[in-house]
Amino acid sequence: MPPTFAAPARAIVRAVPHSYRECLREHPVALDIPLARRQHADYVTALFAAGVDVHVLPTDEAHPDCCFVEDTAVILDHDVLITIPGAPSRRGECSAVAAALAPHCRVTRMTTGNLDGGDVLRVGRRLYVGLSARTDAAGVAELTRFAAPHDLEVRAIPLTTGLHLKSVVTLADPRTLVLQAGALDPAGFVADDLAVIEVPEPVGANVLALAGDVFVAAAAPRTQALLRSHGLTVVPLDIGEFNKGDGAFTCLSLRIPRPGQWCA
Ligand code: CIR
Repeated sequence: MPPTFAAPARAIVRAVPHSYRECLREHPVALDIPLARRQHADYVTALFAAGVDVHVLPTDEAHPDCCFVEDTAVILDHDVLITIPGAPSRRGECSAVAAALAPHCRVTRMTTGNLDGGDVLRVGRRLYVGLSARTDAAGVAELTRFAAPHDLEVRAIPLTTGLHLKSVVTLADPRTLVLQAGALDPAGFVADDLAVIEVPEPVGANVLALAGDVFVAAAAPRTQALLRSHGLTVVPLDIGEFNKGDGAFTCLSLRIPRPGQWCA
């Protein structure tokens, strides 16, 4: 049996606005808002079922991407860094998230650079950070300062594929990464003593591991089979309308760990 994460104590999610049909996305495919809302509700239900106390923030029609809350903050233990997202149209999402986190976390705001939470992957005492179209060197420097008191090492990874680092690599358990084949060289992770499962489906690479379950995109059956063959408990969920908006599982929530723990 692989080691598993404890479920986070709580998660912040944000309801899907009608304006989601105008969200940022690489391919201008049509979005089905009622279906996106049903998929979001299923995601929230799955978090509840894993024992997470979910707080649903009201939506914000002025911000079509507001359901992708992960990009607005980085939570380390009970400190939170409110980011300056790389996309100017998303910067106004942050204040409501900061207010929602304030009762649970000590809030610090970034002052320079750009950073999207989707570029920050915590693995134990290390933060891997994607240098992407959304996260720059000044943003990584801000994160490094924020992480220092937590005794966390920050390691930047230049991205050539995918919107965010966690678009192409996420954690299936505390020592096992799920990586989109060809998106990054796995050697660096292997040298850090991590197992890497390379998966063939791009939408399969963003998984969310909670309390022994791993949420995997329903649209990624080969990834599901691979993860099962590694002894992982796979929960398929349909998040197709969020994949169309270049998002996936981790982007849809901000997760607050239990005291003394870290979570995916
Ligand atoms: C954007 O382009 O910002 C959104 N449409 C998708 C953000 C996805 N977030 C994430 O991967 N952490």
